[in-house]
Amino acid sequence: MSLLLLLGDRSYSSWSMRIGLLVERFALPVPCRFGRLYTEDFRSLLAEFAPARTVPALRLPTGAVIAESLAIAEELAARFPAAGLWPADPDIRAVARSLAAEMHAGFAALREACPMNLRAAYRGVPVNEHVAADLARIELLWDWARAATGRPGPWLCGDYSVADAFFAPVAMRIAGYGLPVSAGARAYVDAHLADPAFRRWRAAGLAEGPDQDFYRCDFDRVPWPEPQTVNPS
Ligand SMILES: N[C@@H](CCC(=O)N[C@@H](CS)C(=O)NCC(=O)O)C(=O)O
Repeated sequence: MSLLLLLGDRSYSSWSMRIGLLVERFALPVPCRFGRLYTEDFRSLLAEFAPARTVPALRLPTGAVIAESLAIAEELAARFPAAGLWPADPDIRAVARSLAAEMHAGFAALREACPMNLRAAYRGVPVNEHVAADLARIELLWDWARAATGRPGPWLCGDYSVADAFFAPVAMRIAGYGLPVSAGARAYVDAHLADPAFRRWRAAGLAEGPDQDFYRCDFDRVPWPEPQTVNPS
């Protein structure tokens, strides 16, 4: 038995996207199965990955299944050390680990108010004080990453790493809901919008069937944003 990843809809499952982007960007030889969140089929599929209760879930060659995106990212990094999922420099890696861990544990207000939806973009979205506080913390962390690592960007800790994959869905919320951020943060969002691995992921998600209703919002719709400061490669 080899590794097998269970993921949810590419357009809607932000935790799946973090791991899916790692597989895509680092060309990891890990097969993926995709389920449509909150359907009967998804529940049956998830039952095959017990004791996981959420996606992403990773089945190991032993048959044991591990859950939690941060644990899965660590596992992939350990099993494919040559891929470089974390920065090689220990001091820079420590910063990347801290960023990924805080993202995994936090930003509940932003996640609740602006669920990831790669099929819709809006304007005029109100920003409550809790979301504003999350955005301020995110900007601070992104600036701090550059200062602490001495790396200019576009990625947080030099080359693209787990830290960037973990913030990719945050970047997509800022882009898709048109949330107000600093010019530096906007440039980082643009780097994600232009990232070829992300663009492949989003295109595959658009082909996954009809829209799902659970994240539908009544805000004014606008076309999906193109990067403003970076050319897609
Ligand atoms: N803390 C978990 C969160 C995973 C999660 O909430 N996944 C959602 C999809 S993005 C899910 O599986 N929802 C299905 C459900 O709750 O029934 C992780 O880091 O993997």
